[in-house]
This record gives sequence, structure tokens and C-alpha cells, in this order.
Amino acid sequence: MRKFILLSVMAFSLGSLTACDGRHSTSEVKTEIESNGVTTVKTKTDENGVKTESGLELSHYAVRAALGQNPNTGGYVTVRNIGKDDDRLVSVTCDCAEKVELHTMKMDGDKMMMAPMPEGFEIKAGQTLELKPGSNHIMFIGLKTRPADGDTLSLTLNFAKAGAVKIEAPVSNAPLSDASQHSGH
Ligand SMILES: [Cu+2]
Repeated sequence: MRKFILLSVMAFSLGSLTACDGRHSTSEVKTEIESNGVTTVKTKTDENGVKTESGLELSHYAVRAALGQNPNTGGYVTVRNIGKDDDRLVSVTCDCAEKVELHTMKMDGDKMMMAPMPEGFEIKAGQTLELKPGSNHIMFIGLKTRPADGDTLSLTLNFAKAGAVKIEAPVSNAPLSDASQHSGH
């Protein structure tokens, strides 16, 4: 009986020690799983007891092979927000180019023109962002290497909530007409 009481007191003091520690506590657990060309990222953060969970599913990632003397090339990815919070693709980085931008397509008179999206693209909870040929895309400007068909490029996608996510994007010069209708080759 006496032993039991001692143990309870100890447990209580340990508990209050933790509770009285006034420092800010932040913890982040991030899991990134790649399977069959689909990368799933889940981030759980606990900032002073405020818990947030974000989840993204990245698929259909590809970079178009460098063509001729063209110093630039395009890249594509589909991002599905499977978390509860809105997120945003802020930027993409790659050692392969001087600069990487996020681009959209805009009509200029009767011509389709590319326009940079410095704020990136919002991906609301439950929604899907498709960066695909003829539409919103990643632009690699001033290629330092010449990505060729069959190569793989390491890209880092930077999200507002999910943080940095690394993917290995296959390089292809095959027509990437509609990423959403192809399950990959
Ligand atoms: Cu572009």
C-alpha cells in the first residue's frame, strides 16, 4: 500500500514538472512515402498544443527534355490536398537551372502567353492543382544541364504548410499531352 502511494506522488510531480515548464513547445512529424510515381507527404505539427495536420499527394511529375538550343524547359506535377487545411505551392527549386518559376497561361489578344506566378498556386483542402502541358506549369530557366529522355531530376517543391518536399521527376521527350489522362508509361 505504501509503495503504491509513493509511486502516485512521483507520477504527479513528473506531471506537474512538464506542465509548469513555460517554454514554447513545437514538434513536427513529417512522413514522405514514394510509391509507383506517387509521393504522399503528411505533416503533423503541435505548436503549444495547437495541432495541425497537412497532407499532400503528388503524382504525374515529369520534366520535358531539353530541346535543341532552348535554354529553358517545362515541368509538370499534380498535387492533391488530402489534408484539412488549405496549402500553397510557393516555389520549386532545382540545381539544374539558374532560375525556376511557376507559370500560368494567359491570353494576350489572340495569343496564349506565359506569365509568372510569384505567389505560386493555392491548393485548397480537398482540391487538386494540375501543372500540365498547355496550362499552369513549372519553368526551368537557364538550364545548367541538358536533361535528356530517361534522366531523372531532383526537384524540391516548397509548400506554405507542408514545407519542402523532394521528388525525383523523370525526364521525357514523349508528348505529355494530358497528364491527367495518362497513368504513366
Ligand atoms: Cu513557362
